[in-house]
Amino acid sequence: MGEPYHIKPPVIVIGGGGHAKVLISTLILLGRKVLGFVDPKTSLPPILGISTLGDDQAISLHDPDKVHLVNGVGTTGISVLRRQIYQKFRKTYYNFETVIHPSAIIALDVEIADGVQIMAGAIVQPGSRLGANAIINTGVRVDHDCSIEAHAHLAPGVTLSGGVLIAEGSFVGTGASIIHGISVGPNSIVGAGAVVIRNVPAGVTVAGVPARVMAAKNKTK
Ligand code: JB3
Repeated sequence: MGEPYHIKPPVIVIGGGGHAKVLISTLILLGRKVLGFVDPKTSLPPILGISTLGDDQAISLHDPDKVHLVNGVGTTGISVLRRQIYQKFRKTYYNFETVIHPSAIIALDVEIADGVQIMAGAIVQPGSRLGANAIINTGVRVDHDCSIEAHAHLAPGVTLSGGVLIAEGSFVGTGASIIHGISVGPNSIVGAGAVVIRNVPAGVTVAGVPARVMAAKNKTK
């Protein structure tokens, strides 16, 4: 007898806002069973027909072996909360589902860690690696041999040329472009529409065309 067909477990989405809505829409398109979402705002209305299960306590009613989590708390900037949510539930042995929209184009050798979220229309070229809990948002283009580290977020329409490093926890704003071989240090922010032609140090905010340092120390606490 071969291995039983691997049935993907049902999921619970953490968060009930805009990012959760995009994820729930994608999960429904993927045919996944969404048990509900959890949010401290326990009276939020259903999202695309999916109801709230209450606050995060509701997750503990489900066995970590029988349900996967989806981190529906997004971020525009350095997201401490999104990272804390991921780490908190990983510590209690829950698994985070990797969510990839059916219209995304991902090369066969791309390394994708747990909890990565790749939205509609995104393209990830060969040799690239995506770290845990990273968001590759709508229509993002990641070219060959890029490294997107854990908890990083590429906002809609970002374009990375080949060999770009986006280090842990960094945020690249809507429509920004980063040329070949550039490194963006950890916990840094690239402003929307920026064109990055020089390496970005850790913990700073850059913006403009070409991008220049705007704030020398991003808060990460
Ligand atoms: O830029 C794009 C395309 N999307 C943005 C996304 C990446 O990040 C979006 O525009 C927003 O900027 C943001 O989406 P998000 O995180 O859904 O933002 P918001 O609509 O404010 O919803 C956040 C939800 O998380 C709220 O309902 C909060 O109550 C909830 N929340 C906050 N802390 C939490 C917690 N939910 C749970 N389960 N646990 C928490 O600790």
